[in-house]
Amino acid sequence: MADEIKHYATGSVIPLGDGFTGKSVLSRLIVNPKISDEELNHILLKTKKSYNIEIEFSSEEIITDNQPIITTLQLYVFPGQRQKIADRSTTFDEILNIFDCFPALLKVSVLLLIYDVTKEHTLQSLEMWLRFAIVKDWIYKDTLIVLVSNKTDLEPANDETIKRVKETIYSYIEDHELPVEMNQIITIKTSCVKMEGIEELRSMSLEWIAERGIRGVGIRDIEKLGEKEEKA
Ligand SMILES: Nc1nc2c(ncn2[C@@H]2O[C@H](COP(=O)(O)OP(=O)(O)OP(=O)(O)O)[C@@H](O)[C@H]2O)c(=O)[nH]1
Ligand SMILES: [Mg+2]
Repeated sequence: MADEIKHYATGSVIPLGDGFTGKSVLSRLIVNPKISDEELNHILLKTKKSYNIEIEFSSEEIITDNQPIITTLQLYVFPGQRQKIADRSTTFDEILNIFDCFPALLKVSVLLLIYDVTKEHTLQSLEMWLRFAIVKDWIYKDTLIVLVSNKTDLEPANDETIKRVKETIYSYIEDHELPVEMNQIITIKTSCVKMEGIEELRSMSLEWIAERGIRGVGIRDIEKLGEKEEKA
């Protein structure tokens, strides 16, 4: 009987940022970056303001230390809206309260802090979003923190600002004595319209999770699988 040992790694990716910064669109593109212009336009135009949790999954085989690892990104996307705007609209806090018990939310592998380069206030809010992740205990020794400057097709991202924000994030991490090194905080410029930075964000997240995500081993019995296929 021939067995094949398969190695798996999985990790949760949480995008945080104000409403309209592009969390939902970016997430949909990260799990599916090879799309046609038509599909991209559909996603850009039809993605509506989120009032619920959105879950996206994607797997790919990543070679780490000469070993293939089937790596899965699990994206949990929340609404950016924190204030109630209508009786029937749900907020970030209300949705999160429902899903707070999710094991995937106990430790987050990749935290995306997203702002819109054309809206200064969305950059200012990142402090609040980071504090939120710290209070929730989401950041641990295997968390990669990514500062995402989105919508760079509309305006270029300011490198000085990015550098300053990265240092601020690190000072927060230090103040809270979290076991995260400076090299675990990275920055990336993205444009969903031009599909820039998306593949990079995807491969960065996949490689991180392949190395530092939750590992598992599965055994596949090739002969038995073969027999089943013959019978079918
Ligand atoms: N020009 C431009 N528009 C973008 C980009 N990314 C997203 N958008 C647009 O920005 C709007 C908001 O995107 P969403 O993904 O819905 O934003 P969100 O952060 O999920 O918003 P909430 O669900 O309200 O929290 C949509 O109209 C998108 O098409 C980008 O890189 N460039
Ligand atoms: Mg959304």
